[in-house]
Amino acid sequence: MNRHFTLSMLIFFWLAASCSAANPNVLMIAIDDLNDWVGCLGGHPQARTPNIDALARRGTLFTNAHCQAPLCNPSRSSLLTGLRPSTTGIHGLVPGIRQVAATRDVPTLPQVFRRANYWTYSCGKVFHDGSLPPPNRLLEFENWGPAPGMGRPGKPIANLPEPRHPAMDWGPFPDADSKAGDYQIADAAIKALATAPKSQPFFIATGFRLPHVPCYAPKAWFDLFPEDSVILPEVRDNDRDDTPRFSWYLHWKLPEPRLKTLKDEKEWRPLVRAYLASTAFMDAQIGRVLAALEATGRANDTIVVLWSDHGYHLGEKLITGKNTLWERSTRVPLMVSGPGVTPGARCGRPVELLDLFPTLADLAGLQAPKHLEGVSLRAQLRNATAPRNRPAITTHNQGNHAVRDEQYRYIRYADGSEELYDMVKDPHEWTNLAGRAESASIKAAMARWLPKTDVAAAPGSAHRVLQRDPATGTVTWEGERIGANDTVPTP
Ligand SMILES: [Ca+2]
Repeated sequence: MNRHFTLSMLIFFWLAASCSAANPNVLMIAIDDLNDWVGCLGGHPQARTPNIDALARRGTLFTNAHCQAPLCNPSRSSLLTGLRPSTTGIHGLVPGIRQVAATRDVPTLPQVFRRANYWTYSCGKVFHDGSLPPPNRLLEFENWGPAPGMGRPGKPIANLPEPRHPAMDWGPFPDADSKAGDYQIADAAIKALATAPKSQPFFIATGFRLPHVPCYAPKAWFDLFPEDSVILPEVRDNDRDDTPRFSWYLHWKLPEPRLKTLKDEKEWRPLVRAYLASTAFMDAQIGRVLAALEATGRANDTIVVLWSDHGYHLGEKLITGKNTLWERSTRVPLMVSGPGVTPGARCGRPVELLDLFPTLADLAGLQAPKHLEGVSLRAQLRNATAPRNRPAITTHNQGNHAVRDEQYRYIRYADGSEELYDMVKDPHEWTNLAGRAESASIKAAMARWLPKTDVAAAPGSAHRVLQRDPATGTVTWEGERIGANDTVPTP
């Protein structure tokens, strides 16, 4: 190799390295309530998500990624501030981040990019709806697009008994694709990609609403899943016999129906079908956005990150909904692609949505704020087998936590009761090992990771917040005392 050639190659690699490191764009795609029913994650054999699967192949897919809270506002607030719910006390649907002492002044993920001269834009649901009343939201992203909802028909489609929460509905929506909220959210993201200034890098965040209930999608998407061909998740009627009584409190009084209700009303299969159809429709909108990114000519300089705020049960553990500390509720799709990321890789290390803030700052070459509690995944994005020395932790109200490593899930509730599952041998979490003598050392090792800081719900919290008074042990739910003599609703 002659000297001239070597020098040329060195210059080439230096240029290539500096191009990829110099403030890449970021396209962040958020999804609401999408569990692992995604083709590349294998959670349901009929999941139809070709665009998400293609995006996963373009980069590194995390197959063991978990939310920090199984509910919209606390999960998103954690991701966007880089702080755990157990640190901030944001456990419920309110308050928003700027209403809480622990997060009132912390720089958020979009702010870090904005301060680095990025063009920042948000459309759809990225922050939790209503958590940033205008004009406060203009202090986060500089530019805001529309955030349409899903619309509701005059009367519910699903055959559930009244009264019910208005969101508890599903079925084919009679309007055209272009009338659906997620279609319009994709339109907004496409427009933002086309009009983002070329003189600056961009940080564009777009948040899709489906498959969050109500699961409405145009009829053609339901036709992809004929009702009698829909495969129901595997469920055991005695699955809750070995879970602590306290596990019921986590979703006591929530609007999501029990599996028994769905079975009685013959709505289990229609809900599963609607979730699959809604996910497929939402996936098609992601496909439109990714095609628009390609059309900008900036795709090679763009980090694309996709995540869901938490999972969703569709009958597993005898419930539908979120708000649990089990795998179906905590496991989320998470994938990253673009400059500095190995394509076609799958990483099985336990990782957290909390890690996204430091990861994106790291990949973009920006200084991460000191307050962040997650860690950069840059090493795993280069080499999916790179070690990681911490598990993923999910919190649902003070005192209730799940710790997930590569083999086990350990859950401890506010009353001290426990669950332990061997996720390799028992991926459905059917057998609670917590009471077995041989589990003691495993539980002790997992319990070391329980958050040392575990604050009560922040003032102003409402909506389904469970609180435990450490002095008396009294547990309240939405301000109402609950205790040993209550009749906990069961399936
Ligand atoms: Ca959600």
